Amino acid sequence: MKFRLEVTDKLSKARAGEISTDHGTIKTPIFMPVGTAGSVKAVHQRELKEDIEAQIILGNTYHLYLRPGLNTLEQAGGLHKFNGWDKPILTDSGGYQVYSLTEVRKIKEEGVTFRSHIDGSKHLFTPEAVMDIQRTIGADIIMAFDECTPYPCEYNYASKSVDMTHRWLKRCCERFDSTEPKYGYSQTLFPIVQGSVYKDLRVKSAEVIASFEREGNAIGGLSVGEPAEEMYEMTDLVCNILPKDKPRYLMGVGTPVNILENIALGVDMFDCVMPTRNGRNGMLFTSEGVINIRNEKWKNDFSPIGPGSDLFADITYSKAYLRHLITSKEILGAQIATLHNLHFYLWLVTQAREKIISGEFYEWKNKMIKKLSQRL
Ligand code: PRF
Repeated sequence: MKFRLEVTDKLSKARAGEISTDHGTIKTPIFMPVGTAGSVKAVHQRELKEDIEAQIILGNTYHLYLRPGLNTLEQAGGLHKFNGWDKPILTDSGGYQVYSLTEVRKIKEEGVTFRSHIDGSKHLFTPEAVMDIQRTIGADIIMAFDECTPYPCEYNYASKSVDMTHRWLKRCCERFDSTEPKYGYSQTLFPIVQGSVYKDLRVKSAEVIASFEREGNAIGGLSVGEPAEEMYEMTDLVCNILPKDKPRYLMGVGTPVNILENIALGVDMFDCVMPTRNGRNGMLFTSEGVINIRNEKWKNDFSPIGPGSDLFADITYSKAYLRHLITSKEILGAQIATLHNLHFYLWLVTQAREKIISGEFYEWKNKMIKKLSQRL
């Protein structure tokens, strides 16, 4: 993997760059649609590629390991072959899903034992196991095994946790560096900064993470319930320490406003379930604000979902029709809303990139932010 920093904004810390992988290049800043179980829910690969113009998608170690399992993934020749997506894939390590999805779990120095949310079977994730699993899934970018602390979190717990995440990182790197990719293309490992909302812990973590000198770095443990201002403060602090010549990935963030604010602080990569999950429930993101399509207000509004958009679904279907589909729980409703939202998220980061390059980012961002959080 290579990262080329093209432009740094003069009025903010926003950057435009390009990541190249063996499955193609990614222009940053970028939003990565979430495909937890190897599928971006309700979207065909052709739509992802041609309509949404996604450049990289996410998969989850935790889900893919439980189902379809490593045997099937290895026999398929890796996730790209299995799901038909031939552009870059990033997998999260499970160092978040085991905490958010499983109830019975034990976190020890060795790793985390948990019970599957599918059949209750018992499993152990260690840093080494998670590297091996991600080698087998075959993502281009794989994530270190970390502990994402909840919010709020006592200082002492956060401090012990971040130290363990650093020790786990060392084990991840040793395992990753002593094993080979399985399918002929290269993979790279991103470490994750933790430290909850404590400045000293964040600074220490960013310094430790930077010292590993991996090809890219991630920021975890944010957008877990803390006020947005606190998240921005932590991102800012961490981005000032992480190396400039490597991509920075803010995990699980966020709303369109969160994304623009964090781009301004120097973040290059984002993922979030919001456009897909909230879309399936009828929440639509637009450049004028947020629409709840279930609202009575749209019942007889026959104007297109996205006037002026170049997305087939945006100009073909009306708000009233989408409202009908979503309230009747028709599958097509979830498909249209997901397409719309992902198309909007990709449009937003592409615009941000163009504005960074043309030197208009700061002004544009402040104007956009006023509109984006309105409720229509
Ligand atoms: N760690 C990992 N994945 C994550 C997070 C984290 O802290 C977050 C936090 N927003 C989302 N996804 N491994």
